[in-house]
Amino acid sequence: MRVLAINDISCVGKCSLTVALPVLSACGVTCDILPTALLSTHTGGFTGYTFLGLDDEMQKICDHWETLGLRYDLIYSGYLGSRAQIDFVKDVKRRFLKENGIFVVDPVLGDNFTFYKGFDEAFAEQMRSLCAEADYIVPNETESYLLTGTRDFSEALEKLSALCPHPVITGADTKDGYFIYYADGGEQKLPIPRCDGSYHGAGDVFASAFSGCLVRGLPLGQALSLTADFCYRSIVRTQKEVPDRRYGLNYEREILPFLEQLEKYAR
Ligand code: PXL
Repeated sequence: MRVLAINDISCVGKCSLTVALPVLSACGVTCDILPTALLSTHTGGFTGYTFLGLDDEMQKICDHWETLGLRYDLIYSGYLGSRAQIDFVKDVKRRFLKENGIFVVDPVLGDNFTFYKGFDEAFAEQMRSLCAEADYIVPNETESYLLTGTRDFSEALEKLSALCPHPVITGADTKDGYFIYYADGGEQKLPIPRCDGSYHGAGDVFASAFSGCLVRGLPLGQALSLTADFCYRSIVRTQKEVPDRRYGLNYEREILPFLEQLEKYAR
């Protein structure tokens, strides 16, 4: 199995490709990367970070790959550095995804009900058009709101289902508890333990592990259950071990129990 992760390289802060590559490789698949930008750190909570957009380089990389005849079983796209890159990713899907391949879009836009630095409504509008090409999208609560304009999760799921067959809202905080809302022949809700506050990089651990489960053939509900468990264990470990949440999840030593589950059910 061969996967392509399209995401930035934030050199410090454990998110994007520094998470996708180890997690997907551990899932037992080849993980190639298409970097969208190079940053000294991610943009969440750090000041003075460097940012180099790789728009031109992405085109050249893909033109070279064309000569190699590469095709992917799954393409997972995450943080994109410009509106032009969003359109380019649609092109990458057309050029490199196998006929029955899986396209997973993490519509990275924001957290805590605000946009990440550099993103705005026009960017969200364009991201909506990328979601329309996906098989699975994995917005967090904030991104679900930014994409649909509603904080009601059933309504948001319905709107997202009009875009893509399997939207997954990764952390929905409701008066009845904390859930993953997802569409699989109608609305489904997976109860998950509540974690106070938000954890930087958790969405990237989630999207990477989820992509790994899907490409190894797990059905959606099971993929979500294993992924949610992995993220929860990683968050609990992070609460104990990492005082500064900007530095991401200590997921590394939780990979083994996750993989034991994955290998039990995967094909
Ligand atoms: O984890 C999402 C993410 C990815 N990449 C970059 C980011 C963020 C969130 O802040 O800044 C560069």
